[in-house]
This record gives sequence, C-alpha cells and structure tokens, in this order.
Amino acid sequence: MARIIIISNRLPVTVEKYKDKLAYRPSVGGLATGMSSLQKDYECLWVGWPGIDRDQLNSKERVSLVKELGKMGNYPVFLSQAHIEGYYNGFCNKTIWSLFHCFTQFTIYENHLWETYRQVNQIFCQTILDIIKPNDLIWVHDYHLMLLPLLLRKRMPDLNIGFFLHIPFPPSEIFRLLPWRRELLEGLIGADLIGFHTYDYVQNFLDSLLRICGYENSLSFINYQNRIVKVDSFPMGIDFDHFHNSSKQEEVKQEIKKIKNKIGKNKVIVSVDRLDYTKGILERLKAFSTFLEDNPEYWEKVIMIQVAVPSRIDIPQYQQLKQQVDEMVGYVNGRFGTIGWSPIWYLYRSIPFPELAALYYLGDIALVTPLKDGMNLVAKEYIATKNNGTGVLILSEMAGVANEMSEALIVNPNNRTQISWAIKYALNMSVQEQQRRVFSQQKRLRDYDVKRWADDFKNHLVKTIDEQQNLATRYLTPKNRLKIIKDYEQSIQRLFLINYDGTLVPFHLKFKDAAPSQKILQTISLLAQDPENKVVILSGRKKDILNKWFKNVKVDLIAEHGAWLKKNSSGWKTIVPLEKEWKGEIRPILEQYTNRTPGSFTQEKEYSLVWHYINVEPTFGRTRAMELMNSLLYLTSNLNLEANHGDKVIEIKSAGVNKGIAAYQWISEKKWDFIISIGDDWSDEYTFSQLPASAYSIKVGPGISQAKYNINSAAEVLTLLKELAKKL
Ligand code: ADQ
Repeated sequence: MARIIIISNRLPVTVEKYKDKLAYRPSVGGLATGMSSLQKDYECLWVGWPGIDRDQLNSKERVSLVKELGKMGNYPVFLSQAHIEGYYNGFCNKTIWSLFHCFTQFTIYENHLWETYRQVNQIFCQTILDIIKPNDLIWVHDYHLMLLPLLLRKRMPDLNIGFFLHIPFPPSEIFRLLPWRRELLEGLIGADLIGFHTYDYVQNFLDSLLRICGYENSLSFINYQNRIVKVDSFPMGIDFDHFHNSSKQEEVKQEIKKIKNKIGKNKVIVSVDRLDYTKGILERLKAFSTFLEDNPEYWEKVIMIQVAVPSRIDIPQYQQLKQQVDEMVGYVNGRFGTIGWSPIWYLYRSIPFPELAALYYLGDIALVTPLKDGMNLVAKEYIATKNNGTGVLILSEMAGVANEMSEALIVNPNNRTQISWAIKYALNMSVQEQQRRVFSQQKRLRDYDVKRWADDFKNHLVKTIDEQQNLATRYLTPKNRLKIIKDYEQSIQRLFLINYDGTLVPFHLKFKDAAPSQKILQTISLLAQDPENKVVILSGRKKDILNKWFKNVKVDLIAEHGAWLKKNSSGWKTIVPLEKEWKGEIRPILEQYTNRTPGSFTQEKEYSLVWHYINVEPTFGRTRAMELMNSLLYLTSNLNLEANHGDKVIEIKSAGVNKGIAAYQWISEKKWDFIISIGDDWSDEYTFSQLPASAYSIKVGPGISQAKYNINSAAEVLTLLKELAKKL
C-alpha cells in the first residue's frame, strides 16, 4: 500500500511528562478527521512536534516515545525550548502570522528568528529523510514549514510533495515587506501542488511570485526549473455529519439541557475563537455594546456567550489582548448588567465537544467576525449543527469562509453599527428565512466536507505528478531530433512557424528590447533562402519593431498576437475572425461564482460568456463582481480575451485575434509536407491547436501544452534550426 506522509508543526498527539512518566493526549481536530479519510487508499504517517521539549527527554525516553507514537501512526520531530522560542513563538507567530493577516504593526523582522525558522525547517527535513521512501506522497501543512518543500526537493528531486496553507496569503504589497520573501516563495515552489483556501489567496501568491521572483504562470501552472507546479484553491471543510448529528448524542443532550436551564428565555449569541487579535473579539464586544446601547428593549433578553481558547500566551500581543478583552467584558457587564442578568458570559478556556456542540445548537445567532481569517471553521461548524435549520450566522467579509457562505449576514468586522443592525435583523428573522439560508449552506458543507477536501487535494497532487511524468517523457530526444531532420530532408514544401520572444530569444529578454542576435538572423536567413521553405515569425510585438528587426530577411511576419500579418513582402494586413476554444477555461470559473453567489447565473453566447448578477443583493453582487474581474485578470491576458464589466454583468469574449488564427492563413495556403511550429507560452497554444496531425510542434520550457514535444531553451531551438539550415 502506498504511503502518505502528513507533516505539520504539531502532531495530533501531545506528549507530557508527569513524575518521569510520559503521557499521550490525542487531539481529534478537523484536520485529523480529514487525514483519516485518506487511510482507505494509503498507509498514513503523521510527522510533527509532539509538544514536549527534547531536553526533557533522555535517550531511553526518546526511543520509547518514537515507539509509542509509532503505534498511533505518528513520528516525532524533536525540538528544544530554544527552537520553539525562535521558531514557533518567534518567526511563525511574530512575523508570518501577523504579516500574512495584514497586521503589519505587530510584525517584527529579526534575523535570529529567521535563522531559527530555517534551522527548524532543516530539522524537519532531516527527520523526514530518515523515514521516507521514494514513492511516498508528502503533504506539508501550513506556514510553519514553508521552506520544507524546497529542502526536501533538493535532497530528493523526484519526491511527490503537496503543500497547503491554512492562513491567508497576503497581497503582494504586504508580502514584499518581508526581508526573506524570496526564500519563502522559493521554499514553497519546491512542492508539486500548492493549495490555499480561496482563489484570492491563489492570486495573491501568483502575483507575489511574478513580482518578486519573476515566475510567470499559465492558468495557475508555474514552469519552474523543468518542473510544473500547480497552484489552486481547496476550501477546507468540516466533519459535517459529526456536527449535524451531535444533538442526538447523549452527552450533548445533557449539555443542551443544562445550558438551556441557565439561559432561560434569553436569546443567545455565541462566539467561539482562539484568543487571537485576528479574530476581532474586542471589536465584536464593542459592537455588541453598541447594539445594547442602541436597543434598550433587548436588555435582559439577549446574552452573548464568548468562548475564547487561550492561545500563544507567551507572546506580548496575546497577553495584552487578554487584558483588553477582560476589561471590555467587565465594562459591558458593568454598564448594562442587572441583578440576575449579565449580557456577556465569557469563558476563557477550551471547552469539550459536548459543550461546544450544545452551544452551537442553542445559539440563536453565531457572531463570527474575524478581522482576517484564512477560512474559519467555527462558522461552518455552527451551521452544520443546526439540524432543524434555525439560527443565523453573522459573518465577517474578511474570513475566507465568506466566499462560500453568502447566505450569512455578511458584515465588516470594524463596522459596529452594521454589526448592531445585523444582530437586530437576525433576532427578528422569520423561521422560514433562517431555514432557507441554513439549509442552502448545509448542502454545500455536506457535499464538500473535510474528507472530500482531503481527497480532492490528494487527487490533485496525484494528477499534477502524472502531468510531470508525461512532461518528462515528452522532451525532445536525440532520436526525435534525427527524425525531424530526416523528414525535413525528404520534404519539398516546408512551413516554419516560429515564435519570437522566449523561443528565438531567451525568456528573460521577453519584456525588453530584445533585437535578434547576428546568429539568429543568419540562421533564419539561411532557412528562408531555400525556395522550398516558408518561414513565419510570430510575435506579440508591434509590427514596426518586427519590420525593423527582420527588414533584411525574407520572412513573413505575424505581429501583435495575430492582429497584423505580413505575407510575401506585401504590406501589413489585419484579420478579425472569431473563435471560442477558450470557453472551456473560463466556464468553470463562472460556474464557481454562480454556485457561490445565489441569484447569479451564467449565460453562454456563441462567442462570449456572460455572468449576470442582476438578481443578487446589490452590495454583495458588486463585491463578487470585483472579485471575479480580479480572478479573470490573469486568464484574460493569457488567453487573449477581454472581460468587460457592464451594468450587473461581466462579459468575457475573445479579443478576436490570436496567433493560431493568423498562422492558419499560412497553414491552409497549400499542402505542406513538413510543418514545424515552435513557441513557449499560452499564445502559442493557439498555433499548436491549428496544426495538422503530421506537423511537429515544440514547446520551449516545461509545462502542459498541446505541442508534441518540449525543449529546454531558446538556445536549443537555435541549435535545432541551425542543424536544419545546414541541410540545404
Ligand atoms: P484557527 O485560527 O484555529 O485555524 P478556526 O478555523 O476557527 O481557526 O478553527 C478553530 C477550531 O478550534 C474550530 O474547530 C473550533 O471548534 C475549535 N475551537 C475554537 N475555540 C474553541 C474552544 N473555546 N473550545 C473548543 N474548541 C474550540 C487556522 C486558520 C483558520 C482555518 C483553520 C483551518 O487560522 O482560518 O480555518 O486553520 O485551516
């Protein structure tokens, strides 16, 4: 049976030492449930820190710990207290966590913390290398281990590695503040598949990769050192059934009864978080205070139960937050409380599952208002628990989960008036409306639960690896090269369709003034001299520059991605035919937006796709439309499309020209007995798609392509063309 190695900062088991004895406390979180679903196809091994300082263990205890954990499918990474200080409490939570959540004011940049982060990633790498087998599937989790994919790749180039980030990936203006930004990006693209919760984070990551490292992507595939890396969004789900059926469990029933007695006739607002500044707890308490201030008729009728799990208590910001929350709770209870009624019930601890499920079950409203959150599972858990469909979720637009749960009352977590209004609206919402919203959210949560999420990620990883392997077998071999030369020699009507930037001249000159070298001009001239050869140079560049560069060479030209053609020394002409192959790429994105935006729909016209949001709540519709325009930005430029944002519609249509349509003017001209087409990027895919089956098509660089072969570089293209030219 194949193995999957899950790697995260912490193991799902905590080891503690009491009176010289080791105790093992398993924690069954959502992630563990998701991972357990992989066990049907894989032997699973989980690698991570077991929560105990390595210096507390003698060598005998370490051996016993490895053995005991092994029985539970775990393998420990031993870290010292100094490591934990510099890595976990340091770089992870004082640098990455704050920066990635856009709290730049809390972010510190210290070389020694970075150094420890690097060291710990190295320790993880070494531990994994000790236990790994070549065909293992590796799944690395989260921001603690962003350097690990590359470290592993360097030591085992063929390893299959997936990485998932559980927190947001910030916009590039924020990310680039990090002195070690390049190292983190390079570390990540050591993976084969990189997953994020939302499409926005994918875009932010790709944007940073382009701006900081100069790595381009085609439809979220990055070509990197002869490998392809896929980047995609996988919104994490929860164990839906577990929450949905919880109120039938005896222990939960008892908790429900107990809590019900205490809350009496009060309406209940629940909030459950780790005590973290990103969760917006303080702002939420203030908003609740505003609600009470504005609505005295609800005094003694509503309570808010805020459960906050202690978190990262060694970090000053968290200690300060704890104090501020304590004070705020005290203020609100002092200001509005009466004998027998406190508006806020505050629990500063982790609560066991039956109590958590009972609170979700009894909460008339869940107030989930993080200032920034990668996903936020509490929102999903609350909705899943509502098996009778009543309950209202008030949700921050800044949580990743807001992309999926549009039926919630979406609020700005800093807008106290809006939150106060939403609470009042929720308290007065009819049961029918509550059920309509809850059931519709539950459908999606049921369909894409944490098991499906884990499976989906794993399947994408396997698929990406298959694609890598296909690619490896497609590189132009010496044997194929000889065949091309032989076919060339035996033919008499030959067509060359050669892209310019990235194909004839190297990729790094792509955006520069990259005039052809003498060597290029000589080779092309030599080929073009043969009356049996027709050489066409294709480019996205302007016609004047191509005219200038190739004025002394007998070639035909295609400029501006096919908008302008120059044939047989005549003048430049345009063609504006229409095509629609691109629809397959855009349609799934529009469908995704349609699914996530109730009231919207997709319309398919012959040469365009239209996303309508006329029936969507206007503010929400506009927000979604902006998101969609953003998401389309990369695709439209790669696929040569136009996306127009009209009145309550977004229309995507072909810009009407591409290299393929232009090239077809030559392809269809006569019955060629030898055609070779060489290109490097997505615009060249259009040319490849127009070629007859007998043609040779070559993509420069790695990556998925319709071309038959891949070749490494522009230098290799020139060598091949020279070899052909010599055959004259
Ligand atoms: P977290 O920041 O920890 O996770 P969240 O997604 O809300 O945030 O998960 C918290 C989990 O802890 C939930 O399952 C919840 O039930 C539980 N929990 C919270 N408070 C509790 C309490 N007092 N007692 C008991 N249980 C409690 C990070 C990211 C998120 C992302 C997740 C998963 O910050 O954005 O959703 O990872 O990827």
